[in-house]
Amino acid sequence: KYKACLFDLDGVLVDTAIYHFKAWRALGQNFGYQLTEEQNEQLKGISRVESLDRILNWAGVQASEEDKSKWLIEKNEHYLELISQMNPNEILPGVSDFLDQIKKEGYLIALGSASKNAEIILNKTGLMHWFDAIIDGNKVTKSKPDPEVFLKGAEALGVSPAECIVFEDAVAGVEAAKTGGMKAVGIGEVSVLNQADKVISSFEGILSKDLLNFQ
Ligand code: G16
Ligand code: MG
Repeated sequence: KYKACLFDLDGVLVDTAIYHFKAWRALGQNFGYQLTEEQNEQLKGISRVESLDRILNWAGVQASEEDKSKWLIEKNEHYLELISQMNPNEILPGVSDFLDQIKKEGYLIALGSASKNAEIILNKTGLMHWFDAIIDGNKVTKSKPDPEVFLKGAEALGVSPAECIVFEDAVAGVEAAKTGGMKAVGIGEVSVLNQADKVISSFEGILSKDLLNFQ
């Protein structure tokens, strides 16, 4: 019945939130603002442009379009520098084993990420070879909770949304999957990801035959 697994990147396969946090924090020095960890949490799954808008809003700063585009470049350059050091050790626990299992079982595998740097990260960490399709921030126009990123993933794999299972750590991502007519597995806490069909705390020790047995 289910033919494809669609994975979010940050917070599901790897933890790049720490690098986004460092880069946004450093950027805040331009307008005297220090992002908190709690706020960084709210930027997960949110596009780069929208993240800056939220930060400026929290900081109470009105910026010109010129400043904003300058800051977006500055943040990304710093972020690229940070992720250039990423390696396979940064794949989250249990992920490689889970990808091996579903590959053997014949599932198609796609990425559904808001990041425009997704391919760099997949290459640096050695995750790339598992993927049959990659839909990232360069291929979508609407941010999660819009289902666009996952619908395009299903389309690229040649399957229907009802045949897809999405793996997400963000509330907006789970919402995107459900709106798109897909099953959603949340990675995190049940209390937060309560819209998901199932929630696991991590992939460690997870058997696909137990997890993917939806009714
Ligand atoms: C990720 C992160 C977000 C980030 C977004 C865009 O989303 O969770 O914090 O703002 O990508 O990243 P970039 O600046 O690299 O284009 P996801 O969908 O992989 O969780
Ligand atoms: Mg995520």
